[in-house]
Amino acid sequence: MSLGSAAESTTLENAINYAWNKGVVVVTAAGNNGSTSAFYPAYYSATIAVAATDYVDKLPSWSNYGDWVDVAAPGNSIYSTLENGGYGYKSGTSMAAPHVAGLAGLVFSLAADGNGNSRTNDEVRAIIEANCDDIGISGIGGGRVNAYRAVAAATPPAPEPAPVPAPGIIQGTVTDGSRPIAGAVVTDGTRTAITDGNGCYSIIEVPEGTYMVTASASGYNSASQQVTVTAGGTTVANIALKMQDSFISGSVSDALTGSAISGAVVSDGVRTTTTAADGSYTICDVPSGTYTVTAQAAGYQSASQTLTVEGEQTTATLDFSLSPVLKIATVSVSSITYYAEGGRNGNQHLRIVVALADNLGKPVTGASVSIGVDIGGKPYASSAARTGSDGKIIFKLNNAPSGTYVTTVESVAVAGLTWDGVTPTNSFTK
Ligand SMILES: [Ca+2]
Repeated sequence: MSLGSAAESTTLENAINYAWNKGVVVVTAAGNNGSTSAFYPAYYSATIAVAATDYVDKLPSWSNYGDWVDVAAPGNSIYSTLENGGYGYKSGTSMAAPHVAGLAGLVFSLAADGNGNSRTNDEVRAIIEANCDDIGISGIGGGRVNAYRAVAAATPPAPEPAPVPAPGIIQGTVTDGSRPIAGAVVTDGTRTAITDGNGCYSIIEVPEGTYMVTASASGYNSASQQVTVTAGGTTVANIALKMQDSFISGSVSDALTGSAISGAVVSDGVRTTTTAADGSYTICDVPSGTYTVTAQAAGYQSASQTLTVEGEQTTATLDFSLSPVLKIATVSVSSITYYAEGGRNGNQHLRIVVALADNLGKPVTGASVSIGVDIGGKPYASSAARTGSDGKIIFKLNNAPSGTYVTTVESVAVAGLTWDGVTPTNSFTK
């Protein structure tokens, strides 16, 4: 407030007390009479009465002072806004009081209600008045205000940092069940240690808590163990790793062409895999034992082989060549044979056996076959018959004369099959 007079005003005093009791810091100019006489409303105890200082921290001659003055603040040649616009320099306790009002705003932003009366203006005022600089002048209360000190005094102390619990240690050994594993990696999920030549490890600086400790080593299946670490304590976690099982690998190829078969399914009866584009396959994690390994692929006959896997981490090789499943399409004369029987010497009659087979080697039954028989290159006989259930026909030439016989197959006819037209080389001398 920048107003006042030597005359008391009960109305003004009531208003100031009302504001104070509602939580307002009321700042008033002490007056410019160069006097210690009471000046109102600054004189009222519910306001901070502000005297002026100059640029060398002295009391200007015109500033009021006295035991009713609470603080001083710069009030001589203060650059400020002017009435009717613009800026200029002004002097007076009316220029000093706003420095204190502004400081009250700063302190309000930080101060807490220390005494629990639900307002902070009492704390703000006390902080401002208790953090003035003593500039050796009497009659200006606590001295010239010091904004830095007041704000610092109002700032709540930084909370004590939470105590850091003493770290613990996880240590132990990694073995294969009996022998140590060196170079195993052990981790608690954050920190990592490597086992030494004795399989020992130690993870240090582990905060209190529960951890899943995992050990892994080349050639072994990883294993984990849950541990609880106490502050400053040592927790033991001995971990045994199981060696990885063996592999069965090989390739699957076409038995006729030798080319790779991709997508073939290979199974050891428990585990199943399929071949890659180059026909290769690998079945992993195969425990020791004897397996019947089967390979199958569309368009091929399945094949099985028996294999014994021994030890651990070995690789057993097993290659398959699959025969294509062929359609029965052609019929061939598979053989022409001769024998003689009957008569005194058992050679009276000649028998010619013609056998037929399909392209899968199976006998062809019910086929009509006609043949011509030459003796010494001259036609001697011709005949026709159907093959029996064994795919054969026995042509009978009774009382056959001596000579060299050659049989030519002239036709083969059976439903669904085509004869390849070939007569096997044959001859018989009687
Ligand atoms: Ca309070």
